[in-house]
Amino acid sequence: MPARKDKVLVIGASGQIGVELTLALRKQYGNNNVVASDLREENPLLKGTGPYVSLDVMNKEMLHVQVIRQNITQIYLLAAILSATGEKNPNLAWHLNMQGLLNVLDIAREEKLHKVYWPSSIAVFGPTSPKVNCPQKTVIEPTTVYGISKYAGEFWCNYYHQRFGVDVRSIRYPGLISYKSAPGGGTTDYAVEIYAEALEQKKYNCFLKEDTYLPMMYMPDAIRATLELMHAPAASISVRTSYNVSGMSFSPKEIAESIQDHIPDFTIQYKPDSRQQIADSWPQSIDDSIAQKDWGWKPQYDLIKMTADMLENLQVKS
Ligand code: NAD
Ligand code: AKB
Repeated sequence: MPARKDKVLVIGASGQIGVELTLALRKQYGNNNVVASDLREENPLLKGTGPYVSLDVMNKEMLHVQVIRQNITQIYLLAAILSATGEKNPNLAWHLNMQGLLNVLDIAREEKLHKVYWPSSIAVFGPTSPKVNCPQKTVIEPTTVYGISKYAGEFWCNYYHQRFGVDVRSIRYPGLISYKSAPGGGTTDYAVEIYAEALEQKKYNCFLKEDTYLPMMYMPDAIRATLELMHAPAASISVRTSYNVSGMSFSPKEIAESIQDHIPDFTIQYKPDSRQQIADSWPQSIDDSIAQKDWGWKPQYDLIKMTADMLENLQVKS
């Protein structure tokens, strides 16, 4: 369980994961003990729930000042450029994804922070990795700049742990599906957009082919996985690069069929674009037996349960 004396900084708190993770952390640590920060403005869902500072993770000096001024003991670093946006601007993606992480790891070392969380992604895997039940340790040859930056980042985390004793922990998230805040430029974003379009337009143009299977996870499972990993005893953490975790695996055709169970006149068309190539380079499903063994990971949502929950919550929102 969390130590109440901890003070947490979330960097990238206005993003798809950041909003929900900040709210979950505030429940555990108390509102005033979780400082949300982002380059962009505070997400409306965070307003009034706790402290917010405007912060650029690339500005190491300012980040350091905030960590000292706010007595921060843990950092959750979520600021990154995701796969599809990364391919449009590879230099920027590499720069932000690497330097942002190195800034945080350096400050964690200097200030002896209790813990750091940094997410990796299934994007570390490439076309030469096994497609089905992709193991924790296998051939890893990513072909996107995003995947390359995540794989390098995993080894920086391992390095700072081995060399300087920084307690940094990480999960290779699958594509995440949520209704609270919008996704930020990934290849798996179709699986979020499809629900809103189904409710609003009763049709969706999918940028991936109908039989493109990818590893996916519902946001409540992702938040729970993150907190369970972060609260696990250090002695049980055998992976200091990043853990495979699995939620579900489905194709655009299958998610469309699950929506048609609720909205029978919903239709889907397929117009694959450049994101198809990225999706084709990733595994279809993930083996997470080490996360299960080390810290008891078990997902709670499958496609049917997630679709029912997504549609219900999006209807309430509209
Ligand atoms: P997102 O794009 O929705 O959010 C990222 C946030 O970081 C944004 O609010 C953005 O304004 C902020 N940011 C960007 N540059 C910044 C800077 N220089 N300083 C401070 N903040 C900055 O991304 P997300 O989906 O919430 O992803 C969070 C993390 O999880 C990323 O590392 C991502 O690679 C990883 N991840 C996400 C998914 C997914 O499906 N969402 C899957 C695997 C891994
Ligand atoms: C993306 O599609 O880029 C992300 C991810 C799987 O890392 N959702």
